[in-house]
Amino acid sequence: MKKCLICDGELIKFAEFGPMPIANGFLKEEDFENEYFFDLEVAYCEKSKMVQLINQPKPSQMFHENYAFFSGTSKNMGKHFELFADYVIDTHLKNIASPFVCEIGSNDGILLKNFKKKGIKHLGVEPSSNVANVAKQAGINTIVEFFDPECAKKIVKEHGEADAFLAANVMCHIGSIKSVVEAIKILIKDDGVVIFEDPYLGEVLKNTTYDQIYDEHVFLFSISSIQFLFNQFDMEIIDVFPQKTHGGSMRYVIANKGMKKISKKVGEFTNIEIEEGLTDIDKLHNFNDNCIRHKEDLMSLLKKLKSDGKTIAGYAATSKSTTVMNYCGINSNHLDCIYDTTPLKQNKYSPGTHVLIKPHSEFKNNYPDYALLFGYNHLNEILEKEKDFIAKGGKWIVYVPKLHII
Ligand code: DWN
Ligand code: SAH
Repeated sequence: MKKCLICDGELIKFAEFGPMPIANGFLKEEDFENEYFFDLEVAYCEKSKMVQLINQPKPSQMFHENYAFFSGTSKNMGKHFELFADYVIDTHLKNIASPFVCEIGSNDGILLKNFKKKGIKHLGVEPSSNVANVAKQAGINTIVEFFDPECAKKIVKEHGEADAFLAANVMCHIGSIKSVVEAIKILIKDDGVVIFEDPYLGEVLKNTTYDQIYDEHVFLFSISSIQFLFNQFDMEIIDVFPQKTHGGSMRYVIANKGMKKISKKVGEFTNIEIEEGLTDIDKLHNFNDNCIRHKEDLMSLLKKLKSDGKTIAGYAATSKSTTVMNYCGINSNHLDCIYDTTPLKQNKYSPGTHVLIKPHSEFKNNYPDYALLFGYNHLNEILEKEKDFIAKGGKWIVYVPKLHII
């Protein structure tokens, strides 16, 4: 049995989702035969409190020159990252003469563009060259690399130490996270800050959003597990901010021990985690039972609709949909196609389940009776954009936080 990625402790397996392909591995018909699968199994370490995958594909299998997720596909996320930048600038950079911020997993520059706009020195570290190129073309300083201690040394040599290290939906992707924290120690000034956000374990358990579990998401963080990780490197959480994004996330603000005042929210939210059983294996076994029930409910609805002769299409070929479709067994017997706005995914097939992805522009000419909303985290944005679908009698199937129809 593999050991905990944080502390080498024993892992307790609490959920299995079966064979899974690469979540963003949208593919052509000729590639079906050689499609890669791994066992998606999730475990907990009682010592580090970290929820983690037992197996993760290699980083180069997931992040490369054809990475299919472009951050700029959501308008609301653009607004979120504008506010994120304002928070960093107003709270952490305001007394610094010429600050330098470094972001990893900067993707197409959705966050850094707000620093560039204000003339703030910035650097993105992004290993997927296609998305990095979008940022570069917009004049956002970006290097195409995986962030690690060697990369951090190079940045310090060329640009100096950073005042703020930023990451959104990236830290939970990196199995070698201890080397990332080592690299952060090299990169930031002694009084620098580390600010990152990721999907939050508490929300995943509360809403049974097991679709946040896929190859890229090797960890599901809590305040307790992040505190354990950073304490190992003489760092501590100084503030936390719950976020609504991605179905419920947490922003962590971290500094070297003793350098900054600690908000009382850190202790308060940690106590809530303990009271709610987030650090308790029973809660995780219970989550697994909820996942099984979720799958049964969703599948019986889809089968009933099909037997009533209804047409159903998927909406938004998210990474998360790969877990839902492969775990539940949703395929072209249930969905005619999936509509999505990303050109790189269109006219390819969904990983593992091989449902055709069609351009979003074709949705309005072919409204199905029901649309299965894989992008529920963008619910408001999508309902607003697709008012006409409901007006013409279409219905949304939404499975978070509970299965319901709009
Ligand atoms: O953590 C991650 C988050 C930040 O983004 C990554 N590992 C991968 C990715 O996850 P995701 O694919 O589940 O992200 P989203 O933002 O829930 O979904 C993006 C997909 O949804 C894109 O293919 C575009 C599509 N979409 C659409 O077709 N119509 C999105 C919106 C907002 C829309 O209106
Ligand atoms: N921050 C963006 C993108 C999140 S997707 C947002 O929130 O929308 C995760 C991104 O992290 C991908 O663009 C991926 O290429 C990048 N990534 C994965 N491993 C990384 C690593 N070791 N160092 C830096 N970036 C990494």
